[in-house]
Amino acid sequence: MSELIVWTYDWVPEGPRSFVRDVRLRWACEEAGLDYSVRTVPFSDRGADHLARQPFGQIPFLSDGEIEIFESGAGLLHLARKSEKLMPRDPVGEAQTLQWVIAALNSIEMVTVPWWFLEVTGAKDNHLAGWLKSRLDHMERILSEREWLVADRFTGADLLMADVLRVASG
Ligand SMILES: N[C@@H](CCC(=O)N[C@@H](CS)C(=O)NCC(=O)O)C(=O)O
Repeated sequence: MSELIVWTYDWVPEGPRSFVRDVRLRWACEEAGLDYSVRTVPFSDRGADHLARQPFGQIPFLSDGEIEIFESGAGLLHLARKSEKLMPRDPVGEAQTLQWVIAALNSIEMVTVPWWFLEVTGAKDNHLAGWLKSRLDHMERILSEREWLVADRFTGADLLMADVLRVASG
């Protein structure tokens, strides 16, 4: 039996359905051909056991034998260390994968999430639209010059960037 377990909620409200971040880890396992299972924690009752494994009461988190790891990016990098499909093994490819994984989270998602929040809460004029557009314009320029972010082939960096760019307006 696989030791890899992707943990997610047993239920989520309709709005975020199909945008839940456990997909990042499940997709990575699928791409890498890693055997894994999915287990759930209650959405409505985030108890001490959950908080011990994800201190903010969020999901996803990953179990791998005695390793417990939270944050989808950290989980993805943990999986990338197991499979060359997710991260090249040469130092340049590895550094660039790390760099783009952090960029997806810290340069794109840090803008998309507050922008999305204003959208779904019905802000009349989303003041973050210009900031988001600037980040998207840069991604557009980068991806107009190449198909993949790293090493001329799919890596975990593309997986994460694709997911953070999937943010929906309300
Ligand atoms: N930075 C965290 C964010 C996790 C996150 O926002 N998870 C959402 C589901 S996709 C969640 O648990 N939301 C419920 C909450 O924040 O209470 C990660 O990437 O793992």
